[in-house]
Amino acid sequence: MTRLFTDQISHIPETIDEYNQELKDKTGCGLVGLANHALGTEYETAFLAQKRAAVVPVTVGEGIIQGFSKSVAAILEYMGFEILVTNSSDVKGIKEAYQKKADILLMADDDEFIALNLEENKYVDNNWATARAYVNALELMVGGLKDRTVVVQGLGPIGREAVRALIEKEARIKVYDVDEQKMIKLTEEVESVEAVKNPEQELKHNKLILEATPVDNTIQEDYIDQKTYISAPGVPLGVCKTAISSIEDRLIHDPLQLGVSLMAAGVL
Ligand code: 2YH
Repeated sequence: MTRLFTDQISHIPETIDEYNQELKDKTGCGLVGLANHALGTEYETAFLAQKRAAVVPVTVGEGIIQGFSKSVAAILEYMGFEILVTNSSDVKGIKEAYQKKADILLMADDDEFIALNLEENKYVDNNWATARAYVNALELMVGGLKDRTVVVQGLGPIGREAVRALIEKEARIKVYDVDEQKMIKLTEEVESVEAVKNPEQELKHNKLILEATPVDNTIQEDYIDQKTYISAPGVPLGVCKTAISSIEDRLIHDPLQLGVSLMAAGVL
């Protein structure tokens, strides 16, 4: 997850219902349903309403992103959680979350974004959750991934987690990263993964794409046809702007929503 900008997330609180509806149209599941599918749980909004989730603003490093805590809280509230954004930041904020009897806590600095369960010795990392959420969203969109070929583009922390999640789904996996060393390392670690030399050819030929790069314009208009499905946790979106209208109905992409919902459900 690259550092987010306020203008990439400020719309989240006002558009969360619309977002959830679009997710349902594409995958058959809203945020809670998708988290349940990914985790094998059966959480309902009424159960989540008994759980208090605290979001603690963090000032270290590059500091607060205006709208970040509010957007994370809006996602949790939409799922059903009782929410609070702590008045204090950092360590004092963590203390406040305990004092206010939060069950779970979410906080992010420039490198890490975690959900903690304050009662149990348990945490969920955003990379793990985001990768699982996007692989499961792709699975639901296409009706199963077993023996299907998925091209994972971008082998940063989310791309690598996505490979693990795709192995669990028994998909066939091809990977591409501009850094050849990352591909070599991964294929040495995981024998069944195939490194791709010509991404353009592979992306045109293979119809299921997990786009996890932190750059735009990795997927051009002529890579896409009616059978293409793209699950894209990478921010900014890699699909070039002129191609979006032709893939919109078969594209999963957001800056926070899927990852945060799976973090919160996963840490319970
Ligand atoms: O966007 C980020 C990081 N890139 C997360 C990295 C996770 N692998 N962090 C958000 C920082 C939020 C800020 N500290 C705040 O407003 O609390």
